Amino acid sequence: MPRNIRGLTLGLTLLTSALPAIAFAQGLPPLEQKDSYRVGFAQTESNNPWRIAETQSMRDVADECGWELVYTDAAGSAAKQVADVNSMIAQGVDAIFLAPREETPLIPAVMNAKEAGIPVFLIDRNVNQSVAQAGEDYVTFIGSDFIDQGRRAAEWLVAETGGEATIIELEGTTGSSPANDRKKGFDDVIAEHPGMEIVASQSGDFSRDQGREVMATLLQAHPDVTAVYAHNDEMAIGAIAALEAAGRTPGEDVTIVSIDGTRDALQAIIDGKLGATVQSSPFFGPISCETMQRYAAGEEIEPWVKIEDMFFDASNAAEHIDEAY
Ligand code: GZL
Repeated sequence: MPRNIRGLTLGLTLLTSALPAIAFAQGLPPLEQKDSYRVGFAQTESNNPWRIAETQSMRDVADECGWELVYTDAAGSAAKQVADVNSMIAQGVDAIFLAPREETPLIPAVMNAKEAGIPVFLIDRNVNQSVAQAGEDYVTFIGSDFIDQGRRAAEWLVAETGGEATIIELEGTTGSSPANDRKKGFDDVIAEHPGMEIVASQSGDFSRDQGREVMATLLQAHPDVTAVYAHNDEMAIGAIAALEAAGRTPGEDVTIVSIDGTRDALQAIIDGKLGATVQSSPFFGPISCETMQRYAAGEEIEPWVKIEDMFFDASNAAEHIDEAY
């Protein structure tokens, strides 16, 4: 066999023998260490203080983290968020941070990024993990434990009402991981208490106005309501407005518990209208920067970078309102 052919054959043999090992070790697209990156952040919408605070937190770290941020806002549409991610892929960004508006529709976008060799970091919301997995299809999920948030809200409500309540539940965005898991965590605890009954549960899409409208409608059907569980503070504040418009006295004849820890919620606790809120921090910038740097340095990232959340009630709302968003 001529020398040049033998050398070529040897080279191909070495390369192909190494490929499976490389591919196996890196089911995920790699990310080289460099001084600056083009980073996509695909936001779901900007319809409430939480989402606005999250976006600002990502923008605030961009300079120090060496990011040229490519930002998109899906305006509440999962289909547009898919298109937004596909656009980032076409632009050839180095990495993508994605808050999947709903658990399943965003999976094709995650897979497209993987195919294109772009690592995806999920922040704030997760995808359907029976279809796509951290460490395989995306680097990791950086976010709170939504089931635990729902559990903590329920446990507070059980204690506050002595285990006797007729409950209306205002759910978050249909199909989103926080709505699914906050419902599971809360409902499972309530099911353990015979004196606690959820008489209605409907989505207000994490929106103050929709929370008010849904609460007004459900209140007509369930005038005997004595407690409200809202998957976020915005809907809780909407519910307070609906209850007051109907002549009820939130904090006295209706006990309300929610999740997030916004400034308006802490003020409502101080005013005696909201009972408690489980924090769900929107400040993803620093942890996102740190996680991406760890990944670029070759560290194996845990499948869930869990955010620890505080709990706010009448005992500490005034102490923390100045740092709220
Ligand atoms: C939670 C986040 C939720 C907030 C809402 O991580 O996805 O979306 O609880 C926001 O306020 O709209």
